[in-house]
Amino acid sequence: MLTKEKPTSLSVEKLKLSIVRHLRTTLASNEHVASQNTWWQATCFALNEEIFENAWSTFKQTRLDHCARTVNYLSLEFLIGRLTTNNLINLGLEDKVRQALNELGQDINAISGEERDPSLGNGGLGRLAACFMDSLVTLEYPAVGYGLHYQYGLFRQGIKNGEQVEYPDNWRDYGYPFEVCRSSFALDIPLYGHVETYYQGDTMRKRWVPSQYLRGVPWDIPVVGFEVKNVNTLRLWECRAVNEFDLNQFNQGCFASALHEKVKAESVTQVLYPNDESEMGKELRLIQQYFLCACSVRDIINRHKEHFASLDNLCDTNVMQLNDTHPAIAIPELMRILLDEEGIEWDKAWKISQRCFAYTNHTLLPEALETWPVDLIAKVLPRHIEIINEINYLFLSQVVEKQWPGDQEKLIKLSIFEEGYPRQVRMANLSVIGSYKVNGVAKLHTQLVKSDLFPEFDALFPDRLVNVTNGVTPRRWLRQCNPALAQLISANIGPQWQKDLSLLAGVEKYATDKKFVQQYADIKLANKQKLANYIKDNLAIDVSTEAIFDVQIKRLHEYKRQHLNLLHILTLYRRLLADPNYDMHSRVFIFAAKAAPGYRLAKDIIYAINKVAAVINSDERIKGKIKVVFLPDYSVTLAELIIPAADVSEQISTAGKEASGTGNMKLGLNGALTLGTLDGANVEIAEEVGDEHAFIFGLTVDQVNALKASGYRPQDYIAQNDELKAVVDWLCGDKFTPEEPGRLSSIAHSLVQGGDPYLVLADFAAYVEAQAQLDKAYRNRTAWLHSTILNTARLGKFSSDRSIEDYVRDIWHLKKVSVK
Ligand code: GL4
Repeated sequence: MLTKEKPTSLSVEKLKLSIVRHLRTTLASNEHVASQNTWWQATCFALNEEIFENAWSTFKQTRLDHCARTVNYLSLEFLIGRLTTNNLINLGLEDKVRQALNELGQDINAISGEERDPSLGNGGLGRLAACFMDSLVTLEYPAVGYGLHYQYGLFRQGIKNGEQVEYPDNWRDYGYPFEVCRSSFALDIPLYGHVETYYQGDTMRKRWVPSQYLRGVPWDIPVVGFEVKNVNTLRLWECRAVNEFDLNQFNQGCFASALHEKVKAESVTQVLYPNDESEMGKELRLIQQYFLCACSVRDIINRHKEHFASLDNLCDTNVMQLNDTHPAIAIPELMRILLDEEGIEWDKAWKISQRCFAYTNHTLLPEALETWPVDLIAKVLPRHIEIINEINYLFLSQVVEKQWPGDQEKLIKLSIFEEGYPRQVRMANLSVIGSYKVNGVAKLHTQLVKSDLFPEFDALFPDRLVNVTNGVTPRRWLRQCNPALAQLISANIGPQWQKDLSLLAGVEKYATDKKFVQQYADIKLANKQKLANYIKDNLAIDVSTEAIFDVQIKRLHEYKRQHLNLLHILTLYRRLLADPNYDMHSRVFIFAAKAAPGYRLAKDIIYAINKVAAVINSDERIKGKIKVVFLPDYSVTLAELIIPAADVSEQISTAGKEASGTGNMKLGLNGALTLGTLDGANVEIAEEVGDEHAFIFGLTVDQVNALKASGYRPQDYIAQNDELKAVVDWLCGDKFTPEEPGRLSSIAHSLVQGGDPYLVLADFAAYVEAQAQLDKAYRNRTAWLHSTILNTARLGKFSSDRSIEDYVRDIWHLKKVSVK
């Protein structure tokens, strides 16, 4: 038994009755004719009976506990993944529901497979938000996640002739059983218009006269705690038109223009922008950001005002965590409400506001640091641009000028405004100035935030910048995705690790226990077989579980260097062609990655992987020693299949570029050995697990900087390395694209003429050497298994429960609210 049963009134008998009742009365079907999808919905509705009750109890209990401080996690992305199994596990009802469905002639796995993966995020940043929601509720902290109810999530990826093609992801098509529309909390949100000055007695005041409104309709998704009664809420705002449509126009036959306002309003939450680590600068995106912030801030204030007459103590009841700068416009929005609606004077309003916000920085990449044209903000949010101006004026004149009198350079650098054509608002500066805490997401990243990104802010506000290393929820990323391993661990050290991952240390002593090691190995093998079957079924590629499963799964981005991996594959292929007896253990290179639709080179890399795969996989001369597999449509669900099957975790970003990474943690926990650079959380992973149980290679941050400063010349690396030269040449020829010679040359071009901005060539030799070490290490089966088990045992630090406790202690200062 893995999960303690919660006190629940749901017996197997009651569950059966409830499921059948929902089939009949909610879904207009019955147990004789229902489709699998209908069975799935009925099962969800049966669970909701328990879940919604507990959500109410949690909400009420939080109010009773003197409005315990609540963290409001503001994020444009929540990559929650499927919820059916997650909810079953967290409710402790997995076994009962399995049995109930079984007795009704249904299979629980098939049923939960009916759920579409809600992919309301791009990658790590959105998935982190989902892990944090799981940890917050499990640790019994009051929390609300605020996001957008996108009609279309991240595009579905298909591969056609090797190229990525994008399809819309209508994830809720005919409705989603775990969400409920809370129309009574709908809000109207102003936009555009102008600002008026008026007098109240002697005081001059301002008010925004908007020219348009949008309606925000909240959809609530319950977030179920593990082994606790608490259920928190993820509140996603859907945008609708305030006025339905113009019936007169419609009756006159002008169908399109009658619907114009409706279509325009609904477009605001129509689609998730498919870019990770890059800024879009589009008006619709700014409106999305403001719409989320305006709805959420208003909702938070409404909740507060049910118990308090004024907003003076808003920061006692609430903290708003900005998930990167995307929701930073919440700062001037709260200021506007305090100033213009509440009539609070500036200094006091600023104090209140500043104590309410904290900001997480998730990247140092310059192209991801958001800026908005001043003119655009002035048009869409005329009052906000005035407030931003005032914040900036007071900050520069009272803070910067005091610290560095007469230092023009500092003023230019720290100003919220970037001068130029057009003038821009720097959202990161606004976020740092408007928050009481700012955090980076891994030790190394936070150091770099302090030393490279915000050194002056760190000098001005020495306690503001702190580190909270990311984590992942062990419920989804071990218990749910790898049930056999979870079972084995629980059988040996008890099940408490699921709530306190540091207890995994107890596994360490089994790393030399023959029986345990064998069981651990059997589980890995079974997971590999499952993945191999999926590969066979979906791509018709045969892979052997004897081979090393070498996995790189993450967004496609130059800094993550999937092309470095590819160059190594080509190197091995060349060696095998030159010497059919070349000594290497067979290897399956597994990739999964989506590229932003407008990111040309990223798409070319996907194409290259697929073209190389086609040639290598069908080349009988190499006797199956290398297989290359690109699994389309990477998603949370696919990650849950790949991660438990991985032997090697590729974390090969250019040092200093990956803020943290979280896939590295998931793979390590599930027993894959990290092959990585000293970047992001890899540093801490290596620290925990020990260098001898990972393969660390490549330039460090300091070496990267030194090399760049001394004038990096990628050609030199090619000139010195014949193998490197040969594989780069391959990309320029017709070896892999006979029908279109030179089609892969954009990659070679970026590495040579393009200056190789991510130092792929500089790290190539070290990478190939590390791979050779790894190959050798894998062949010592005992030692490899030992390292693998130690990875599981020593990565307890990377639970998102630990991250959340760090946030609570250093930033949020929440108290637990236990639901009885
Ligand atoms: C990211 C970082 O790239 C990634 O390293 C980190 O793990 C994640 C969560 O903190 O945030 N930043 C952006 S932007 N997207 C990410 O995935």
